[in-house]
Amino acid sequence: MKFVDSAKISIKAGDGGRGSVSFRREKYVPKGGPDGGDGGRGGHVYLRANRQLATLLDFKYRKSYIADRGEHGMGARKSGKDGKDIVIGVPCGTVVRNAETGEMMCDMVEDGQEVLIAKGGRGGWGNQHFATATRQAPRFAQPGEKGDEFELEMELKLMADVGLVGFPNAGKSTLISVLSAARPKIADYPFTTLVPNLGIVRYEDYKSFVMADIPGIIEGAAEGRGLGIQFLRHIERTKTLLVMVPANSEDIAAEYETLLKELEKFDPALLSKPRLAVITKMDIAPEEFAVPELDPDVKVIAISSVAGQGLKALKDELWRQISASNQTSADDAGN
Ligand SMILES: Nc1nc2c(ncn2[C@@H]2O[C@H](COP(=O)(O)OP(=O)(O)OP(=O)(O)O)[C@@H](O)[C@H]2O)c(=O)[nH]1
Ligand SMILES: [Mg+2]
Repeated sequence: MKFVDSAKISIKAGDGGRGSVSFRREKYVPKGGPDGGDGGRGGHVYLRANRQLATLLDFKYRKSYIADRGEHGMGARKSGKDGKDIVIGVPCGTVVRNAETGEMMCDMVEDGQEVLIAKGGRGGWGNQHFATATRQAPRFAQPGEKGDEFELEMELKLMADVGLVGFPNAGKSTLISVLSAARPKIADYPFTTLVPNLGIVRYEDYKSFVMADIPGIIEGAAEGRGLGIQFLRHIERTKTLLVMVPANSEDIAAEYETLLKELEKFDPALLSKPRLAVITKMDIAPEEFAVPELDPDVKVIAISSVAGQGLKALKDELWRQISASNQTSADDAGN
């Protein structure tokens, strides 16, 4: 499943500071020589790949990045300070193009990779540099150079972090629709979802993750019943799975076991992924419903997408698992 996230932002590196026109003033020295300092360099703009970032969602909220200009030069040969550089974090896998020309500028692959994307302008020279034997009092200095300025287009092929697994009608599409901007079809009949949907879930500031909603699976799916389970390959590389059973199911434990069995038949490795058991539709749970223990060492979270119950707890737990998995993959890579 290819799902592409994209964003367009404008970037401006700082302009260089102006060189200073100044002459030395000292007691008993009537005509001091030129001592105008140089302007500082404008701030550069860098991109840095960060594996903690999963999506380009933050760029929907902030679209303009401007680095400070360099300070102007001063008298007494004092140079202006350089403008502060800025570093923009992007997810690993982001391809960056110049929005106007379409030219590819960089491919941010590895965690920590840093690219100088827009150069700050060089500071102008102060008049101290322009004195010659015949021109001892230059009354001019260089202006600073302009910083680079352009629009960037970023593109990221998304990989789902979380896969939703459940019988048809379990409320998978409804969940993704309340947690993200995805608007899949939702209906009170089985097999409403025929193709996978991805949604970007925002979690606190500057954090987000990707959720995949796939068609429901039923007992015997591995043998081709229902829509079959070829869709499970879309969640083979997710970091975690949500195994979802509605609170009004006739036998929650049996339904949960069936789901695990179908997952296992498709690929036993799916069972060694971290997972969460999620009881959905708590707003229509039978009276005196008690959330069951389903699976040793697997948390059970009770939610209602309709009533908004348990969603915060669910996101917290998902984020915890996703960050733990990011950490492990970093350790595996020897970082
Ligand atoms: N009362 C209640 N109904 C819900 C809740 N979540 C989903 N539903 C209803 O359950 C039905 C099925 O929801 P979907 O989100 O389409 O279920 P699904 O798991 O995506 O189903 P498939 O795509 O067929 O696999 C719809 O009528 C939803 O309105 C909930 O939290 N409470
Ligand atoms: Mg659905």
